[in-house]
Amino acid sequence: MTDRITFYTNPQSRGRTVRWMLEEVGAPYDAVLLEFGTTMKAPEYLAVNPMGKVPAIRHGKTVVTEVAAILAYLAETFPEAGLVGTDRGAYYRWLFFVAGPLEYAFVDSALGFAVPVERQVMIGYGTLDRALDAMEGAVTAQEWLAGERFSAADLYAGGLLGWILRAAPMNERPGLHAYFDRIKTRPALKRASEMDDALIAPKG
Ligand SMILES: N[C@@H](CCC(=O)N[C@@H](CS)C(=O)NCC(=O)O)C(=O)O
Repeated sequence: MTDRITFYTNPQSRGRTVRWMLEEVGAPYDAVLLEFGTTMKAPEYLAVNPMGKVPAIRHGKTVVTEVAAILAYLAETFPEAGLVGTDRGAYYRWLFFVAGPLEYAFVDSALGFAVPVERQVMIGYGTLDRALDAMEGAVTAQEWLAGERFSAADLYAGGLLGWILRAAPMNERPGLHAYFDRIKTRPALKRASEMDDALIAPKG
């Protein structure tokens, strides 16, 4: 499919991860910038994403929301970019792990939600430390999450890790830092970050 992609985003959102992916795959796209609370909740955009949240993409007749789904869709639609994990089981495992357990372990902790110890068995991540231990173990045993090369699962993990490590340096986790240092060398990340940073209006 050669249609240009329409990319709905805000430069201060999870859309940054999707822009990075779009830059990785090199597909032509047009960004539509939406504002929190106004255009993001307008009927035109609710027809794209009834959640009124970014990011989302439209590609021909296909609409995809949810960062993990968008990354998987782009990796498969543009296979020449080589971002589908070669270890397919690990690839799906880590894409879903980042979207669910890792993101919510971090967000709940950042919001100060403490899961009672006796309830950890029913919460999908158990504790933030357990979720981080699982990922740190994986990227200490091998360079990338899903095979011998960087994949969309690493991109997604990298997007969230950037957020996590900015919120808490976690110096006691050298394996995660080394992994994040490997991820940061991606030229597409630099390009995408510069584009989004330029869209953020200077304060004051
Ligand atoms: N699970 C969604 C989360 C999307 C999300 O929460 N986006 C935030 C920005 S990072 C948003 O659009 N918030 C606006 C709102 O809820 O009004 C995904 O992975 O895409």
